[in-house]
Amino acid sequence: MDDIRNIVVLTGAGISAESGLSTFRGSDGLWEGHRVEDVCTPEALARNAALVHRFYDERRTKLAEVVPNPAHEALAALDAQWPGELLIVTQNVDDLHERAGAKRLVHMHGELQSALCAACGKAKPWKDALPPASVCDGCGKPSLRPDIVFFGEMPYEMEAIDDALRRADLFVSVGTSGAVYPAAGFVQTARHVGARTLELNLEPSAGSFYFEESRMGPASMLVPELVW
Ligand code: BJW
Repeated sequence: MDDIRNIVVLTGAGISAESGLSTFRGSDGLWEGHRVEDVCTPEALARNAALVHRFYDERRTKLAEVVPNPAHEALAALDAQWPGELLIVTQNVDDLHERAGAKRLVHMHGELQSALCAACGKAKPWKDALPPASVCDGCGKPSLRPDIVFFGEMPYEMEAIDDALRRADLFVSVGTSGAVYPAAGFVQTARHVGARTLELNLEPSAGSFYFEESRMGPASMLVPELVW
């Protein structure tokens, strides 16, 4: 790692699988038999808000029962110790990276613990947004939605992510299927600027072909091996 100063780490559902959170596209994937692409949309929220709210309520309950695993802990240690630039870009809406201590972190697909006013776009902690309070003046309960990036919506922090990718010397992808854009395209941006690219996954992903190196195994083993 002598020639590496700037690192971008992209994480997906696979990093939290060993903490007990389901991934999206495995056989035990989320959405109970629905394709996430069919239900995780603004249209689905408008059609059946009760179903979507129930789904995220259950996810919040489950999140309270789990803890970070050695993969989250190793990335938090890297964050604390790495003298160069580092950005952990998570697609996950759980808070396991920050509970492990990560600071240089962005949630590009939103956060389970955050609520968004669909009318004005303001966000605040979910617990503070529940009735009788609401996200902002003028937004009642009907406007309250999970602060989650659905299909067709713009992911968060894209400018900061693009800046970090364009300065990266090393791009590491952990536990993501490479099925969802724009995250699935980050490896190509990183390669374009000459960064080394490494995939860590249980099995080859849809985008494995784009990585210079792929290591297969559980994140709880591979990430600590990389960091320590
Ligand atoms: C382990 C492991 C262990 C398991 N250890 N590994 C046609 C072509 C191209 C693009 C599009 C298209 N049509 C539409 C689009 C765009 C669309 C898209 O990508 N669609 C695809 C279906 C094709 N994307 C969007 O709409 C995005 N917005 C957008 O593009 O805006 C326009 C734009 C333009 C220009 C620039 C920028 C933007 C928004 C996407 C929103 C995604 N939202 C979700 C839901 C979040 C809420 C929730 O959590 O409920 O985000 S969908 C879901 O998928 C979630 C995840 O973050 C995301 C990725 O899933 P992830 O993390 O990869 O999980 P899995 O389950 O797929 O994979 C798990 C992996 O872990 C597997 O590989 C396992 O092997 C591995 N694993 N255990 C290591 N122990």
